[in-house]
Amino acid sequence: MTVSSNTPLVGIIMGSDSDLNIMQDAAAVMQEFGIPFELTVVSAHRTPLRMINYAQKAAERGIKVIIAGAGGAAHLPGMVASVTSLPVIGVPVKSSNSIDGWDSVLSILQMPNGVPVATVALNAAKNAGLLAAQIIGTANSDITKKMDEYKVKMNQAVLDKAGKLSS
Ligand code: RP5
Repeated sequence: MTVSSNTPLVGIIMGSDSDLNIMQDAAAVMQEFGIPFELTVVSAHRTPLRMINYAQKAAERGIKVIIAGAGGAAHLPGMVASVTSLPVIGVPVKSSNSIDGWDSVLSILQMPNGVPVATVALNAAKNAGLLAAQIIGTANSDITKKMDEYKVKMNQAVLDKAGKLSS
């Protein structure tokens, strides 16, 4: 299972295809903002050499941000971060045999000093996508403009709902 557009700027990887139903939310944000991305399975435990190769080659292929989602003993984001200087956003995925998702959250969140992973909330691949878009936006004013519009729309949607509640 691999999806790729020309010269992807964001790499979305996940430990298993069973993570796809969560991780596709990050891909949807890339599509919404018109950011070229790739999406594939890279497992820290089942395909460790592929993981190292992916992380080491990502920057030279033009990737600017990596979003890595995994569940359980979720070592993928941290191990990827250990071998690339690109920013890595970690998505803790609540896998089917999880300890309420805490296993995934703590595996990704509790990184040692020197190797940061920007960890989003459990299953929050949408926020990972938005954070990646904001990072890409630091060097792309079109993306920043779209993000500004996104926030205006979100603000207005809440005001509209609040208006309906008060009337
Ligand atoms: C992790 O183990 C994956 O990221 C997934 O969340 C979890 C379960 O994987 P499968 O057994 O469903 O392939 O590596």
